[in-house]
Amino acid sequence: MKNVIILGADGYLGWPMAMKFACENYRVTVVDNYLKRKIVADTDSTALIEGPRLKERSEIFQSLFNFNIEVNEGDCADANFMDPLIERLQPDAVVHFAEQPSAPYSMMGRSEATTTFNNNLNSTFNLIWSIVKYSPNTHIIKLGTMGEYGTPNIDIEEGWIDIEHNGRTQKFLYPRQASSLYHTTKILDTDLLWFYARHYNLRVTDLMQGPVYGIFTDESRADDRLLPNFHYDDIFGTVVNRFICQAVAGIPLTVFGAGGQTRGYLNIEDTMKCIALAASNPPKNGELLIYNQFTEQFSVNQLAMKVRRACELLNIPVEMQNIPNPRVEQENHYYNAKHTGLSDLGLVPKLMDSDVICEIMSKVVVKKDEISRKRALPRVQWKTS
Ligand code: USQ
Repeated sequence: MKNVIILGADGYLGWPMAMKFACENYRVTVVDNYLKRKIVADTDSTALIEGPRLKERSEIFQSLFNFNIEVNEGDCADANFMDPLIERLQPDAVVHFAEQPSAPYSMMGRSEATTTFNNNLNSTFNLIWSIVKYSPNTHIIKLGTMGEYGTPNIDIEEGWIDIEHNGRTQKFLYPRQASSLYHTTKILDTDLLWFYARHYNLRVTDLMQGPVYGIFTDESRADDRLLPNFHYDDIFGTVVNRFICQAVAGIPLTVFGAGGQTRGYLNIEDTMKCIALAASNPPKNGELLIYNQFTEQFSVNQLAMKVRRACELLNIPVEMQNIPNPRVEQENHYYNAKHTGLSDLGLVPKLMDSDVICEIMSKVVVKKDEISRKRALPRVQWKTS
């Protein structure tokens, strides 16, 4: 039986991933210190759908599916917590979601930036050292982000680029230039992981993931208490989930600036498939594999139109509004990112169509009255001056 640890399992993606691995017959151990729940409370960013804490969820899951998930509460940046865990479990793989995932939160001010920086870098660094010392063959599967690349005026390659300079060539990590501190911590993680893969022979997969949307996975369809924590607020809500909730609540869709910002998106179910594929295809010792983890690219304007079209089918009128962009980012730019690696491993994507949007909406609509306009509108400005 393969043995996997999920770090950051209370988050949007961690819990569904834990259930998926358990149903695929992995021995699953989950870890969280509930930092995100604290930030949610500090920033008044209540989730629209909030599951119970991990112990309770694990009991519900066991009662329905008859698989055990071991729960550990602790800080991944704490060596006294991580070392014994890794030494005891000798995992085949560790999936590392244990990072503060909000770009807006990371741009609120010094204190929030410090929390993001310390949590994200120290959790990765500490995990690396626990693996180096106690389980050097463990496969680290790290959630990176497409935002590491930014929006360069050239094609985005899958992690690496061959550079020819003065008649000689060398393969390098693809140049990265993020537009938030959160995304920058992910760049720094990649550099750390590449250094330790090169020099300490670690096995690492870094998944450059685009914004994820959706609620349902095979397991969460069984019981509402197994649904992932789902946000529509400006801090933790990703744009598609936000637009769906805004549409349901009659709030004009908040297109930031010109709306030409283009990103690669994927359904939450495809995130599960991608990570499972990464786990079944580990790198060799000393190797850093990088995949661009998204299935289709859209501009913000295109997304807003897609949500509006889906709503028309349900007779829900939707307005779109171009509001001043709270972020500093390019609003009209070239974007062509390669993403063949996961397809080559067998990924068959679930693409965003009206049926997919309407299914998410069916769950949101029953909570319509809990959607707050104040939380839906952007509260964080990137520029401090
Ligand atoms: N946007 C709007 N209106 C909104 C919200 C967002 O126009 O109401 C725009 C943003 O300005 C941005 C794009 O939509 O251009 C995507 O924004 P997002 O909030 O969905 O995504 P982002 O902040 O970039 O971060 C999310 C996740 C993060 C992950 C990242 C992948 O929160 O954890 O790493 O997506 S990526 O964006 O590819 O870097």
